[in-house]
Amino acid sequence: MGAAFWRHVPAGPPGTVWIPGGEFTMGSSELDALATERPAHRVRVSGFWMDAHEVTNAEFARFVAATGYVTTAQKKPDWEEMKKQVPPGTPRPDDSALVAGALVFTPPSGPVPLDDIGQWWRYVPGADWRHPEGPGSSIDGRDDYPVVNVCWDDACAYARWAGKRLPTEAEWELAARGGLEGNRFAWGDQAPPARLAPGQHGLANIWQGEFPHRNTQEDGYTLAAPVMSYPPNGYGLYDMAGNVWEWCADWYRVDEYRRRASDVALENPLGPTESFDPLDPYAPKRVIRGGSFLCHITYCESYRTAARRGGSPDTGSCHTGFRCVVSPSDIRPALESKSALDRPASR
Ligand SMILES: [Ca+2]
Ligand SMILES: [Ca+2]
Repeated sequence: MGAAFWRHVPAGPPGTVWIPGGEFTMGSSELDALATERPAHRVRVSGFWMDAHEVTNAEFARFVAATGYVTTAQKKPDWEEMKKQVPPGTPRPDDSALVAGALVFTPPSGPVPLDDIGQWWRYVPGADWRHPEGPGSSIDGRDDYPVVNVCWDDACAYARWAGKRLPTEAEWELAARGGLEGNRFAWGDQAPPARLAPGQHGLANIWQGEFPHRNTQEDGYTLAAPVMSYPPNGYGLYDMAGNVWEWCADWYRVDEYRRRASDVALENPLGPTESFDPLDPYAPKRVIRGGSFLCHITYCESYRTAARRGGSPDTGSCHTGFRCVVSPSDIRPALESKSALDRPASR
């Protein structure tokens, strides 16, 4: 992108940074890439503004105060909706099980098999964005922590209210790479140190110690950290690796990149028209990116730039939040007098 264009890019909405568009390599074909991240392929994305940090409790509280919005985790689950996402013939749970809540990380007391997430995840009645760990917990003193226990629908509702939208998965990954090419992590290729020396600052809020039962907390936090507690990437974006997972707009298909592979760069891909995950065929999923405070090198290492996963769009969890983006075209009427944005960027 030409330097002249940079000088004329107007400031975006408060709290956002401009992510210059361009062509980049999305996904990974490296040896450690998971099947869902393969193959690496070329994608071209137009420029946009992105929230510099994950949406915070204080920001979400302003949305709720202005609109009276009630999140999905605060409502009694609807069996008619739930039964579409479970194998046919699944019996209706007892009414006592159909209660409002969210998924909360509950560490076991000792080592457990890593192939059973039920060992550390629990559906906690009463867990919602105001009660991140369930009844008895609160967001008092956590204004600048990322909002959690918000599902994809809640994130979209917030984004609409804010005059923004959720990023596409391609926008998210371009932004996470911070202007670098082929980088494994938001800051470059250097893996986060397994141990931090006293006084050494962590690169991201991830899991340290032994997952999921022992967290040595060397990066300062066992669970979520206040946003912007770790260094930003090259675009000035914070926590694009770790802290909380972030909802993207796209449906999640495990084979999406294999369907895409082509010699021609894809232009602003919007993702598939429906989700596909053979391990969980009945539950539709939206993409989440960036990993969380629970990610560890021995488990999923999802703080890598190419890492991707799917989440049920109606389910909140204590390690998933979001941030928003906005395109010049989304707010063009307000910018009509600033014609710089009408000129295509040179590449
Ligand atoms: Ca941590
Ligand atoms: Ca994050």
